[in-house]
Amino acid sequence: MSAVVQSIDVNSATAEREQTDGFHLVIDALKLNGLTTIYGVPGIPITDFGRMAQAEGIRVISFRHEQNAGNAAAIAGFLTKKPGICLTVSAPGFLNGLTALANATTNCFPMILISGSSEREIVDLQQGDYEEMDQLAIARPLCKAAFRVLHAADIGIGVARAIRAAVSGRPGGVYLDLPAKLFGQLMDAEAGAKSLVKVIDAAPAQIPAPAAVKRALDVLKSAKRPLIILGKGAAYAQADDAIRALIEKSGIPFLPMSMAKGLLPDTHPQCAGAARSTVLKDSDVVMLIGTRLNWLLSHGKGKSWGDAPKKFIQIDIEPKEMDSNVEIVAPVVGDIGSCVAALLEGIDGRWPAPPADWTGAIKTKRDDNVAKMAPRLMNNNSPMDYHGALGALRTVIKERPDAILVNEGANTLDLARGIIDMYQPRKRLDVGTWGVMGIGMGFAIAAAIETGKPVLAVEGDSAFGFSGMEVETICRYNLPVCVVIFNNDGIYRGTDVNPTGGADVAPTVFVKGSRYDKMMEAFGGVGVNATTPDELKRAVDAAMNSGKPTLINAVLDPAAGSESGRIGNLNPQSKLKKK
Ligand SMILES: Cc1ncc(C[n+]2csc(CCOP(=O)(O)OP(=O)(O)O)c2C)c(N)n1
Ligand SMILES: [Mg+2]
Repeated sequence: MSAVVQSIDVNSATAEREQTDGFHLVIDALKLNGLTTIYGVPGIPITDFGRMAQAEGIRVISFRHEQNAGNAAAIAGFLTKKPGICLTVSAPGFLNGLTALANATTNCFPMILISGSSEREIVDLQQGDYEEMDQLAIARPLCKAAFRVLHAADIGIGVARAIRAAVSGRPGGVYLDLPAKLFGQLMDAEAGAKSLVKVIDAAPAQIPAPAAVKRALDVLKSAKRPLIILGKGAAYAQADDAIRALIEKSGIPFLPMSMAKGLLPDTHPQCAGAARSTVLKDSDVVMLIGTRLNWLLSHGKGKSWGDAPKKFIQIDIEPKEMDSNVEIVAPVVGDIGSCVAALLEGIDGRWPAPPADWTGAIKTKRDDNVAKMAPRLMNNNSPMDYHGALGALRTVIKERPDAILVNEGANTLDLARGIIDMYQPRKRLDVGTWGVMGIGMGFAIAAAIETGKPVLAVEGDSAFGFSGMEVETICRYNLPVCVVIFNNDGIYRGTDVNPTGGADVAPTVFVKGSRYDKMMEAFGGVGVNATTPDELKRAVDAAMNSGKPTLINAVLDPAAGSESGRIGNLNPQSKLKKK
């Protein structure tokens, strides 16, 4: 009798081994394509999926809110050139992740938002299912591509399509809808394995046309006052050596956009970062590498670009980008690595150095601005002002150039961008194209996980609030993240008053004297209250040396800071006379 039972057990075990299901096929498809980290929040219908993924060797990082998991996936994509994976539950979890997906698409970061969804039959008849929502339709206009897989046999193709859509051409966000029923669908294991697709050459090189390269070189050579602007597309390309060679061999001054800082050190003799307004105004030929002429560059026209006629050369993988705001006289369409390599071939020993009066004028301007700033960065005021606090953090990054700097806020962002020099590529991660608040903790967590490097997150007190609960996540995974909160009691400043004299405080003002450091202590991390730049520097150094999760409440003067940081001019103004 017992022998019979045993043999039945063995048979059913063998039968089980020979079957697979949706859960395992998704896991196998991700692993087959080297996607071994998932950022997400568990719940129906993906809780078991997360458990099984962890059991199968995928690193599953659980967050407190999907938007932060989505931001983590997005920046993982930027740092690795592989799509970051964000996993959410249906309807509300999906919507929470969607902001990050849209932001990733806007910033050209490759990511895949995988959301479980409810019963199709019930959703489509709007019969009120648990977390009912037509997620695919909602995601579609907000990302590069959106797919749904209904049959286990299509999981391999679905994942492959999502990967290709995310990383090929201009990278971006992709939505992958996996209905609850799919996960449990059984399939013959061998057929299942065969149905998986290993994506070959997910982001194929796109070689620029030789004629386009020659046209660009001719325009560049004719310049009297040339300028190269590097964008985060150039940083993403990981063509660091070629970009550096192009700049150094041509001798042309360069201006890094925020997340391109460090591609070449900000202290490089050709860096025009501290002479930005001069080079934008006075240049005659501008070569854009992986940067768009959007609002961040005043659309390539108007006051900040001066009156002198200007010719633009643009290197971008997306042909539709050309002429988006002004005429591009020399479009070079291709991937940045291939385009820069092709341009480099034309820049030989006979390439004329830019006229000395141009490079000299930039140097004078830069040296002047740096000298003007220097004493302000050395002040040890208490409460701190932005310059004193940032002077201390500037030294931290100078001493630890491989640390990753995450940065968000208004004044906290704009002033840190200008003051903290970067020395290595892809070390500065910030609010990007939309100037979105809330990327802080998601970016910091993924940066630590993907690179293993120490992370310094410099956060406005308002900015931090958007993702602050993730300090628990930082403690839970014991990540080497040091969060510094520039606490000026509010949004832009902490000094506004309610004009009516009523009990409510002004809309931009927070609780005065808050101690954000206590939040970190609640989860076992290190909390520090710093009131001077010296104290701040010591606390950050200790955090970086120990690698312990740390949050430093940096007490700033509530009156320090200006409306909207550097972009106050974008606020609409009332023409009515104030009462
Ligand atoms: C998602 C989102 N909501 C709101 C804003 C508007 N906004 C811009 S900066 C900012 C916060 C600025 O305050 P803080 O982070 O404390 O920086 P500070 O200027 O005080 O240093 C806000 C709410 C935004 N950019 N993104
Ligand atoms: Mg603030």
